[in-house]
This record gives sequence, structure tokens and C-alpha cells, in this order.
Amino acid sequence: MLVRKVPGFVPASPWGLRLPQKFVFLLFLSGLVTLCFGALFLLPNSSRLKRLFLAPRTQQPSLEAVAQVASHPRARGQESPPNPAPAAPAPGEDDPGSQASSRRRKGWLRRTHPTGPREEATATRGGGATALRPQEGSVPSSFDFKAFRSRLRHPVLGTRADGSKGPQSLVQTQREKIKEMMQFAWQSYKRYAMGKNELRPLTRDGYEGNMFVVGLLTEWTDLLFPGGATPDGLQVQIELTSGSRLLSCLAAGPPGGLSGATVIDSLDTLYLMELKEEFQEAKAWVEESFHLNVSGEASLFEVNIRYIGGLLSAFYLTGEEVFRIKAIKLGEKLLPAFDTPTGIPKGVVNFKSGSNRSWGWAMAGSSSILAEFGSLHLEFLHLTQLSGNQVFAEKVRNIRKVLREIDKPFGLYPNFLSPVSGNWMQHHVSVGGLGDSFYEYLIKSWLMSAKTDMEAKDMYYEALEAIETHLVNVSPGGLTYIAEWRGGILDHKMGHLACFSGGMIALGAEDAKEEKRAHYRELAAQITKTCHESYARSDTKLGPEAFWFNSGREAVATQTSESYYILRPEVVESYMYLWRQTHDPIYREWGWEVVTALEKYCRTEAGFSGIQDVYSKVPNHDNKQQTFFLAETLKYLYLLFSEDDMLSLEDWVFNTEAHPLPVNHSDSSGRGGG
Ligand code: DMJ
Repeated sequence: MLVRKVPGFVPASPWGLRLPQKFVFLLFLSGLVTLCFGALFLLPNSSRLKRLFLAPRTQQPSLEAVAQVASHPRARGQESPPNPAPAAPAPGEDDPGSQASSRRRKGWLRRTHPTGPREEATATRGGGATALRPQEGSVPSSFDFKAFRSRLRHPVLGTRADGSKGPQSLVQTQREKIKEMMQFAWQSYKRYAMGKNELRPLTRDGYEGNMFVVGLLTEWTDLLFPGGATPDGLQVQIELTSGSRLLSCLAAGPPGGLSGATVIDSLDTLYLMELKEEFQEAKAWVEESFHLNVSGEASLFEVNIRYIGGLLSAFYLTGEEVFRIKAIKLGEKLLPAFDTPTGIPKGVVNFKSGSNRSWGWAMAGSSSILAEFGSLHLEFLHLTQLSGNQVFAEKVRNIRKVLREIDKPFGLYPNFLSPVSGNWMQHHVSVGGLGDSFYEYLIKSWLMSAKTDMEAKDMYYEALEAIETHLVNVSPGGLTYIAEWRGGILDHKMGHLACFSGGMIALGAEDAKEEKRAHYRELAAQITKTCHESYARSDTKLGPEAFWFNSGREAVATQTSESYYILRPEVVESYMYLWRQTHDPIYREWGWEVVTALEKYCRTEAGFSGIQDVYSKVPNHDNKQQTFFLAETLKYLYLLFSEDDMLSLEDWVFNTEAHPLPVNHSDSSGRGGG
């Protein structure tokens, strides 16, 4: 169209505006654009908007990010970041809030920056139907470490009343000796086997495979599996019938390719004993070298009590995130074990494929073991508490439900249960191997719930009544012992493993019906005395793996195949509980006998070793420094010679590997209890 120039008429802009109007309009437009972009970046965090405008990330989220999402759902789409745990208190520093303590802290505990090996980020995606995805935490949770510490009734390491003033008391000297033993055990491991599962002190090396082979006699393995090759490197139970006796030996499998079991099992003992440098070495190894992207088959039970228990304790003692994150990630890797028709987990989980299976020796691969699936409750409740993910608690609540509802012969719990049908597979009942820590976890669940988990309490006292009625005996020589029960027939023997029960019964005595309390205290003392007898009647003053009460012999092993001592803790564990309950000096005397014997017969130039025959004064070492020696035996001995408020029983329960887990003082609703 032709636009004619008309005199007096100022030509219009293409939008029909004059120049000054155009200028004002452009000014307004640019102001609007600036305002919009400013708002995008200044207004509260909105991931949806950012996604619209910012380039999508192709990178994997960091380990910390994944873990925060999994554990702190509050972080998702909300303004404030998850509540970080405060800096870790160092051993002896019990007030994480105080300025003085935070200054000192900087000296020796670095903040943890997980190095983020890829496996932790990817672990959430693999592994079977129940594998946890970061988004799956159904109940938000944000664990406040500082608040938790403020709720403890006692300083973690106690007030140390017999402290540094004046000449060293006998008990201080004794405690120092035990600390030196721990230092020696650790340094030997570090020197010859750092990062391996256990130290072999005679050959001065470490090993990974056939880990947790506890109680498996060398000669039997050699006989059955020449060259030490047990079937697929896993758990084997050898039961040999000799006359009327059944000798059983239990061995557990490798931890699915995980390494450093001694490191994880030692963390809290090093912390407790204020072995600061050694604790730092252990922690640094966890940060840098403890990888979870391993493949292989693992024992659900052993990984739970040693690794998860050890990591949880290390977290609760220090507040260091690396321990919390690795505990949760490892917990996720165990979840495929629960993929069974009843939810009763199988004993073995394959970390690579996410499949599960029962031990071949457990009723021809048909059964799960009471002590194994019954000893998850404490750790799994804490995994839920620290992750905010209910899946862990649901798994163990379901186990509880199955056990609560099933018919129990004479009120007893047999050791073998089918994870498919939910039926008992054999009527073998034992407070020692195969059954032991199930009972322990009932009373400790009650205590850990701040005495709100009534179901655990009822189940414990009902089970104890049945055990007393059917299994507890007194020998002609007046020794009280707990026999094993096979469909009504008793084996009059007690395993070293069963000696933890003195401590357990003492621990539970205070909450029994009033008319039973004194009785349970006495029962605990008598059982502990019997276990001491099994030590006192040996030439080394260390106890055998199993001891019998028949044919006129009492509290002694009757075969060389039962005469070994592999640095087990159960007897000193009971001394520790009985000491705390009674303050009878006899328990410290007995504890010191064990220290002396360990030094004499088990200490080698390169660490501590089990011995093959407690009845021989010439030690034949088994060349193994078991991880539970550092986790349990030395810890319980140290506590025996410490004040009662060091890891007070008002604040802590010990898992079955002696890793302290806190009582849920905030739990008045029963939420955390069952
Ligand atoms: C430990 O691994 C645990 O205490 C478990 O419950 C059975 N016993 C061994 C040590 O003897």
C-alpha cells in the first residue's frame, strides 16, 4: 500500500507509535524482562522452574545427594536443607554443643566427605523386588544427632569417677592393660592385614574368603574338603554322630565380597578406649576403601550384626555421616533376602543378582535359622530411624508377627523354620548356637524401645519360662546349665555360645514380675558360675567350645573336637552384666583370669590367636584373630573394669556383636518399639 506524505503529519512507526512512545514502551519491556529473570533466581527454590530454564544435568547425583534424598525426604522440594549431623564428638567429648568441645574436635576428627564411590549411588537401583529407591521413604525422617545426644542420661564415656587424680588404682591399671591388648590386636591387623577381613597372626597375613568360619574344626574341614575348599565357599555345618552325641560345628559364609570386617567391628571399641589415632585409621579406611559395589553371596545375619551394627554404633558415637550412609546402603543390599512367601528372610543374599537362598546345611536348604532371622530387629529399627524409610522396620515387624502367631511346642522356639510355609522344620531348641541371639533381641528390643515394646517383653518372659521348665538343669555337682532340646530329649551339654545367657537373664531380671526378679538374678549368677567353671576346669583357664554334664563329668569337653577356644566373648559378656548388676568383685576377678590366660596362651608375636585345645598348656594356635575378639571380648573386658556409666545400660543396648545402639528415649508412643 502506498502511504502518501501528508504535510503536517509525523509518520507513524511500524506499530503505529511515535518515537518517544516507542522509547517508553521499550524501557517498560526491558524492566519487565529483568524482573521476571530476577524472580526466577531470587524466589524460593523451585526445581520445576529451574528445570524449565536450566540445562538438564547428565551427571549422576553424588553419594551424599542420593543418601540425603533417601534419608531425608524433607529435602525433596522443600526450602531448607536437611538437618546435618553436627560435627562428631571425639572420644571423651560428650557435649557436642559446647564451644570448647567443638574446638577440640577439630583437632582429630575430620568432617566426613564421603568420596562417593559410584556403588553407593547405584546400589539403590539394583537388587531384587524389594530394593529401595530413593523416593520410597514413606514417612519423612530427619534424624537430629544433637537432640539425640542431649537426651542421653549419661555422658557416653561416663564421668570416669576413678579418673586421673592420685596414684593409679588397680582397676585403672587393669583397664590400661586391656587397652594395650586392643592396641596390639589392632596394630597387628593393620600391619599385616589392613583391609582384609581377618588377621592370621602366625602366617602374618590377612584373608577374605571363608570368613566367619567360626567353630569349624580344621581337621574336619581338611577331612571333608581337602585343600580348605568348602562347597562354594559358604557355610557348612558338620554334624558328626559319635555314640549318642551329636557334635555340631557351625561355620558361616563369606560376607559377599565385603572386606575389612575387622575394621568395622573395631571402630566403636577403639573409640571407647580413646585410641584416637587408631580410630582415625579405621575411619579413613571406611571413607576411602570400604566399597559396597561388591558381588557375591553374603550372610544376612553376619553382615547385619558385624557390618551394619558396627557402622550404626560408629555413627551414634561420632555423628559422622559416612557411617550412617554406608549402614543404610548396606541395609538396602540385604533387602532381597526377605523376598519369600512369608517374609521370613533366607540366610544368604546374592549382592549381584538380588536373589536369595537358604543355607544348604539348614534342613537341606529348606530352612531359615532362628538366631539369624531373629537377630535383625535392633539394627533394622535403627536403619529406619536414620533413613526415614519404613521398609526396614516393616521387615522385622513381619518376622515378629510370624513368630508371635505360630504354634510353639511347649512354648519353645525351634531353630529351623521354613521361609516358604512358615512351619517349623525340626524340633531342635537351643539357647546356644542357632537360637541364642533371638532371645537376646527380644529383651533388648524391649529395653531399646524405652520399655514400650510390650510384645517383645511378653515374648521374652514367656520364652524364658519355657526354657526354664524344659531346658534348665542342675548337675549332681550343683552346677546350673541350659541343655539342648531335641523334640523332648535333652543333650546335657552347653556351648560356649550359650554362656551369653547369664548376662541376658541378669539384664532382664529387673523388669520381670516382682516375684520372679530375685529368682532370675540368682539363675543368671548360677549359669555364669557354671560357665566360669568350664574355664576354671581347663589347664589354660580358657573355656572349651562345648562342655557336658554326664558320665560323672561336669563342665568339661569330652572330645578334643570340642576343646578349642576361638577368642569368644560370651563368658566375659556375662561377667560384665553381672558386675554391673551386683558389683560383686568376683566378676572382676574372673575377668582378670581371662585377661591373664589370653596373654599367656593366645598372644603371639603378631596378634592374638585362638587355640585348639584348652586342656593343653602348650598352645596350638589356630592362626585366626577373630573380628569379634576386637568387637566383643576386649570391649566387654574393658567395660568390666570401667565405671557403670560408661555406655550406661540406661542409654544403650549392645547388639549381639557388642555394638552399642541407643535406647530410644524419645519413644513414648511405641513407634520404634516393635
Ligand atoms: C558373635 O559373632 C556374635 O556374638 C554372635 O551372636 C554369636 N557369637 C559370635 C562370637 O562368639
